[in-house]
Amino acid sequence: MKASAVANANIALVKYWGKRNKELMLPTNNSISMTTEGLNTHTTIEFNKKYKEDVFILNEHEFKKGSEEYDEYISLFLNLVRQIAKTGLKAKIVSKNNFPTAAGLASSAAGFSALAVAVNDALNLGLDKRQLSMLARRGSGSATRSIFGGFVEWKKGEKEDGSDSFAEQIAAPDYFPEFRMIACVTSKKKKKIKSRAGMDQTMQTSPMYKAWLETVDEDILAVRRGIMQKDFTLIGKTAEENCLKMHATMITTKPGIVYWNAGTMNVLHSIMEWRSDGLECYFTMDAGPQVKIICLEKNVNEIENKLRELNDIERVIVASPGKDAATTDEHLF
Ligand code: 2P0
Repeated sequence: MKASAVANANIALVKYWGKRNKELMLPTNNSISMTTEGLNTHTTIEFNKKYKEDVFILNEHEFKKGSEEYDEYISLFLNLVRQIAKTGLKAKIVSKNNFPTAAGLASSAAGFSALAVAVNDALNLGLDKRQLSMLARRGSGSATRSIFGGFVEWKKGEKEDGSDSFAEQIAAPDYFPEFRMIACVTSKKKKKIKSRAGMDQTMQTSPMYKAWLETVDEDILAVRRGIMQKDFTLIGKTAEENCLKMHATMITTKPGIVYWNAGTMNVLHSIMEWRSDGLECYFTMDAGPQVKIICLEKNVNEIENKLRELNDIERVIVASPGKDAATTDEHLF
């Protein structure tokens, strides 16, 4: 009843922003992402009667159940799993992220995706990939996509019970192997407003949210086509526009949510300048201050050199299209 898994984070090219059902984690729109080799979570879980309550240790720090820092969604997720497996056993989870946690680098996506795969193995649930993506979804929406490698679309689905809201691979990692995302970490601090609260507030108070919903499907079609045709310009341009549109909905909530810091703005303006000088690259940002640069492999060195000249960047991580989440024999305890 012990198993381990590794899952990569993913960075959205067309964002998930808003839920139609909070309990079942059903989104209001489809989203598309690239699974990122290089930003991953490694998790070991064991169900055993020796555990009196669930234990969660992340990056060697124990998050005590009931404490402010403990993510209640881990317990809710484990309760759901126990219900599926018809067991009352408590679990110990040990996880390691190789990148900053809860700072807008999709740590919950890698985390819940690794947890879903590990739980499936530990409890012999026998779930296929589609079912795994739906299980991961219950932990965190973006985790739905991290079950699959390469380029992935999460279908919002129409059904009330969520049975048609899962992810599908659009293209395997080796379909467009030159594609790169460069994550520029401008702050390692945990964000003050979690995505979950941010998207909720946006849906309730932003006058721009309606426009988001009305136009996001066009972006989905463009990015899907861009991936299939390996049209880097179409993907990059659409992803950048989609990101700015999502942030426009956030900054117009009441009160406005602004995740950007000075470093964010510095990188963003630099990218626009480099592009006008003929270096083709685009940006995307999530619910945090980090900037992810979308580029091709041939330009990575030049972009990295230029980034070194900028202030405010704490770390640069280059990610290529990554693999599916998978079990591993390497246990963390
Ligand atoms: C995304 N984000 O598509 C979007 C863009 C952030 C901005 O998915 O409430 O941590 O756990 O479902 O998945 C981050 O939101 O939120 C996210 P929950 P999640 O990547």
